[in-house]
Amino acid sequence: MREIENIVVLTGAGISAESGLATFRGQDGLWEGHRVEDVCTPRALARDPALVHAFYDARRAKLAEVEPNAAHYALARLDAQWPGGLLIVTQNVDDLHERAGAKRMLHMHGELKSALCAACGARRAWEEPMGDRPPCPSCEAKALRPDIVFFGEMPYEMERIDAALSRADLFVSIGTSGAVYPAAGFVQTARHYGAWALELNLEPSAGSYLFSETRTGPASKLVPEWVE
Ligand code: BJW
Repeated sequence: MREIENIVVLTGAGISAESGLATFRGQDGLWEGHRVEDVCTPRALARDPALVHAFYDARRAKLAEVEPNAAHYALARLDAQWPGGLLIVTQNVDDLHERAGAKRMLHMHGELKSALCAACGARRAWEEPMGDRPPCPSCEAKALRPDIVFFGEMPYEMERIDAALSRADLFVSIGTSGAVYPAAGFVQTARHYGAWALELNLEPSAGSYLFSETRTGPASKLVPEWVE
């Protein structure tokens, strides 16, 4: 293995599971009550905005009740102490990495606490409660939607992510099933450029064979063990 200077960490819903946030595809997955195509596509938002807003309102309310866990705090310590390059790419729309203190991170699938104007692209904090959906402060259109990357939409910051993957010596995937692209392909990109790839997950995922090493167990145990 080459000397490690640059690290890319990809996190998924599994890292927040022990904080009390449901994952998407597990037994108690988020989509059990809501079919993904009913709530997470631009077409669904246009067809039934009340359903989509209710889904994200409930997620936002739940977020207020939970706290970061030992895995989020361990990554925040890594961020504070790692002298080389680091990018934490989260697919999660919760804010638990930030609340734990991580700085070198980005949200590739958007953020629950952000609102996006579908008319002009302006963003604002999602203030609670938004009641009957106020107009966009920039263009005044009544087009504020959750700032979430729906299926068929381009994830955020792909150029920055690709650049970091091309420089990575170590790629670590934590708590993601690898079912959703382009994130599911990051391991192959990183390995193409020569990175060692480590998977930390409750159980082996469908893409485990793509990794150099897989460790199984809860993130709150595996991530601090890996970081220390
Ligand atoms: C634990 C644990 C514990 C539990 N400790 N671990 C056909 C083929 C290929 C691609 C496509 C296709 N048809 C369409 C596509 C593209 C599509 C896609 O991938 N679809 C698949 C379903 C096939 N992707 C898109 O449309 C994306 N955009 C796109 O591709 O744009 C074009 C493009 C072109 C070129 C370059 C780049 C882009 C957009 C995807 C948007 C995803 N949005 C969602 C919802 C938004 C956020 C929200 O509402 O919260 O993002 S879907 C949902 O899945 C969410 C998640 O971020 C994402 C990934 O889920 P995640 O995090 O992996 O969760 P789970 O539940 O699946 O897994 C949890 C894991 O944790 C499990 O493995 C557990 O074992 C583990 N675990 N407890 C450790 N305690």
